Amino acid sequence: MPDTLVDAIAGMRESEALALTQQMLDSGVDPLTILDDGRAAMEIVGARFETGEYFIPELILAGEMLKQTSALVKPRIQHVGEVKKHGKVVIGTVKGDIHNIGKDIVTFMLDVNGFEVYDLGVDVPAQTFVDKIAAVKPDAVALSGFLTLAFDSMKETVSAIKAAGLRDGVKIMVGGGTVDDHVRVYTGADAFGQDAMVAVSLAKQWTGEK
Ligand code: B12
Repeated sequence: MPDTLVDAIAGMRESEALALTQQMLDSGVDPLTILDDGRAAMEIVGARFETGEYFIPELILAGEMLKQTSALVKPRIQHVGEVKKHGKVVIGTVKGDIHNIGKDIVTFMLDVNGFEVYDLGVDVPAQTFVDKIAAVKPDAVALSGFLTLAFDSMKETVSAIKAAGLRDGVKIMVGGGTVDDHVRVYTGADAFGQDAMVAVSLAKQWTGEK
């Protein structure tokens, strides 16, 4: 038996991971801690992939496990209580990148915290962001990406928003995987966030009390 959820996910023990998640929820563990554990496990999976211990099937299984554990956790977060509408956010994983687990967690957390979220999905071209921004006039745009190549797509997206004359009307945040302040500067975004709660607090900060 694994000691922790991190061990179970990183060790590819799917049924144990789900059982442990349920056990943690039943014993009152903070749902956000469980989401954090999932992310920590993914870092171990990623490191094992890099060293050749794991291959694509393990990445896929790890992704599936995280989706399933998130699905168990999400209803517990929804019970947080009444939230008022703060504003609109357009979100998507940028062109060339199909990693969506983190983006989906951010989408979910923005949603339960009272934002109207327009999720454009994965591998989203810059023009699709531009079109959506022009159509719904969001307060904020959230660009997600895990691959190193996503940084260029984020930069292109920010430039396209600027070229379309929409940059002054929106705040832009970037996040996912190794995104940090260097990436923020490189892409021309206003801020970066290392987790979903940072995305929520940035969005709240940018929209004020609406
Ligand atoms: C699962 C996984 C996959 C799954 C994805 C399934 C899915 N539906 O998303 C699959 C199998 C499809 C996959 C494919 C590939 N993958 Co992959 N994958 C991973 C893995 C193991 C976990 C990623 C993950 O979901 N993490 C958990 C989530 C919750 O974390 P997160 O995304 O960072 O999100 C959190 C925060 O960052 C933040 N956040 C996220 N978005 C945003 C946005 C904003 C605005 C803000 C503020 C915050 C924010 O909030 C989230 C919650 O707290 C990572 C390894 C790792 N280190 O994690 C490799 C990893 C990302 N993959 C990698 C690679 C190389 C690939 C492939 C190229 C492999 C291949 N040869 O085909 C393909 C690329 C496909 C493509 N074009 O995108 C590399 C990337 C290397 C690089 N630097 O470019 C990694 C790092 C593995 C490694 N160490 O080599 N992968």
